[in-house]
Amino acid sequence: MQLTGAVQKGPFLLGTTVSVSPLDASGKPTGQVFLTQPTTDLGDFRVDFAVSGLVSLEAPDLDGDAFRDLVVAAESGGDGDDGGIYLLRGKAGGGFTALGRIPGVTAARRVATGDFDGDDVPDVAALLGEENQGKPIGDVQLGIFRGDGTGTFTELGRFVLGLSQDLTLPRRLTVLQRPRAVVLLPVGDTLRVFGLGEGGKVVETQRLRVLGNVDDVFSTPLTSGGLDAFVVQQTRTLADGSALRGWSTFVVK
Ligand SMILES: [Ca+2]
Ligand SMILES: [Ca+2]
Repeated sequence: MQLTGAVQKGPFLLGTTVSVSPLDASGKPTGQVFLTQPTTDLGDFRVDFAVSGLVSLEAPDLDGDAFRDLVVAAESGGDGDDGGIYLLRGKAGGGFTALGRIPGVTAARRVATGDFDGDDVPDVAALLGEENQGKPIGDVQLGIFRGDGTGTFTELGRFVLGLSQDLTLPRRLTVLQRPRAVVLLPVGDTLRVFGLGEGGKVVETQRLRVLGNVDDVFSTPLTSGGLDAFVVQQTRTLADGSALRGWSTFVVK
């Protein structure tokens, strides 16, 4: 979504802050505030909000101020751009201000957050690439981006997944937080596990095969043991053509 307008009282030199507050049906502020700056000395301004082609959303607290922030993967950010990962900082009262986007990232398909480097600051994992009706086109990459605790991210590494174009991209990226953050990526009959290796490189650490097809993965922390558990939903096609759906449960050691 993009909102454009002009402030009417001046002077509004470049650098002035404009706040835009949505109103409800009765004209009262909803509490949400978008901040932007004039783009010209005449007071023109624009607020970009990445809801066009939104495909995946997470709400961690990126900067440790106790307000949840938004990490949005979008196919398009408006103005015909290539989409990417957009960041919005949560404020008291429920509003968000645009923090910008992770540099160098386009065609973001899925996002997930976890602390990959162990500094207690959320980092971002993302599936990057083009898809058509759920099927990958060309290279699809897994990227991991390190958060610095202020809402700024730098790329730690990418892994080219080499996915077959017959496969369907997973519906979500699943991150296990403990004992160390890893990404679980269900692809066909295989669950691929990725994390950070030597020198911060994104590496594949394990492949788990299941009978049938991995449809989805769900995870939860087991607080008593300091470990994560995850459940794999799988579908197996029987000899008579019927489908058998089941679940497998794992605990990470
Ligand atoms: Ca925050
Ligand atoms: Ca971190």
